[in-house]
Amino acid sequence: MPLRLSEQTLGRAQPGTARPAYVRAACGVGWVHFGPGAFHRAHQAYYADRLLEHDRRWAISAVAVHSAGVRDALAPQDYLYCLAELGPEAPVRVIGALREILLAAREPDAVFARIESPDTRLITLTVTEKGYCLEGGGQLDVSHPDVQHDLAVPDRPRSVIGFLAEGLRRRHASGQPPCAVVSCDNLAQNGPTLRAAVTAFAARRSGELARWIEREVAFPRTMVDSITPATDERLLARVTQATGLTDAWPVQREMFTQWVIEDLPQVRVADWASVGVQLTNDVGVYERAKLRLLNAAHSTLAYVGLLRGHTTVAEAMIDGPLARLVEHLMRCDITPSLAGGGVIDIGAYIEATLGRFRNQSVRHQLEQIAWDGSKKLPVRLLPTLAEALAAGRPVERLAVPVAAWIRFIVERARAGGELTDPLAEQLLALGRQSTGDPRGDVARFLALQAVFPAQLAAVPAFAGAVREAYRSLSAAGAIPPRLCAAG
Ligand code: CS2
Repeated sequence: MPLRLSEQTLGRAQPGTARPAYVRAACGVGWVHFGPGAFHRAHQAYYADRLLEHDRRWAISAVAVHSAGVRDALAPQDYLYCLAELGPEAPVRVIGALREILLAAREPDAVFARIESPDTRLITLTVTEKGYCLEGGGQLDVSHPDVQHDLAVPDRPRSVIGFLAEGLRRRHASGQPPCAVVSCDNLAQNGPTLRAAVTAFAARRSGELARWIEREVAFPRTMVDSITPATDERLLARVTQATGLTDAWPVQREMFTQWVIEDLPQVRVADWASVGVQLTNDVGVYERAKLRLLNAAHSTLAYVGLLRGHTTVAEAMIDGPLARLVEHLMRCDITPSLAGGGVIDIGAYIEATLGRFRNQSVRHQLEQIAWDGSKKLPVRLLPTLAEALAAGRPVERLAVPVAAWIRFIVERARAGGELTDPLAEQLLALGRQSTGDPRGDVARFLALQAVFPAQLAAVPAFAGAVREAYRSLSAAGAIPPRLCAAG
């Protein structure tokens, strides 16, 4: 029986295993991260691991906000885990950057101590769109149960927003300088969005605190990108075969990885360029391309692909009509919203993205991408739709992923299935009321103001295009041929 990965067994990993090229015990914890999920461990922690090779300040104290699963899996491994890059000859890399995983609900004081620490120079987040407690328009949802709780019990927060407001208050009260708070989630203007949420929360406790955060704390915009399929049995077997050790929760991602951070003084605390991280004031161009092209295409593949019986992105891309729909959606309908693309060659970006989607070695489950649609569509698709309508551009193809999301929910409700979405109960209830009649079904979902801004839902051309797409898709995901051709 293979030994389990840990500090004690690391030296017995098979040759060819890439191990931490630094002495972990000699490193300091300078980085606090909220949300140690697969994406963080495959992306930011990978960059931290490479920084630690020449700068020992960057061990990570990770904070699990809701689930103890990752902590329970990695604590027996001294927080070592394997990263498998999905490319030819890519070695399995043991990542040593995590020093600890704190459970927010059980040890809030330990979290606050890390935020307050003079060693801490960076706070990052990957808590997914739903972790920000935002309402449909992108502002803090003060009625959110976690926000209500955290305002009442600030020293035992449930939300990241509550933790950040109280942690920054304590950091300020203890005389420590502010440090950058860096959202690494797929949100439009993620930095300013996070700042607005934290200062809105702080203002309900103390105007002085809100003003200090607003004035002194940097919330840089970022764009993060690497396709990170969920851990599966095949990965577990690959890791054991490659290292000779077992790892309870390894992670995997495509070879491509990118991290763009707004170039602010509080961000310039590490030699980011030495590990391939781009600091720029052009983050918006990268963000729009990523959210509006890659992520919108992903959601289209997910909802239409699931209706057409596919399970992975690569499989959906073999489906000719679907692949052509997605390509023309990107080239004809989304590109006009990117204002020329700036430093990015949009045509080349689309080509590269489609190539990444076709990568058969990346088993990216459509079901995983389909999660949290009520939070994802308002970020990655609806702004493009609203701009196209305002500019008088056609929205027939842009309406397809919206209609497919509705159809996906209706079919899931009819089958008695479950949804992973903050609005799951409400969405399934709407699904159960739906009969397949486009007019009634579409109107029922477009009335959801938590997802569809009333101003958009009220536009006849939008509702009409969604109805038409819903009618065409039916339950089998049929795509009108005219939408699979350019124009
Ligand atoms: C995907 C993203 O699950 C999803 O919604 O679209 O996680 C996507 O894989 C990443 O943004 C790629 O960088």
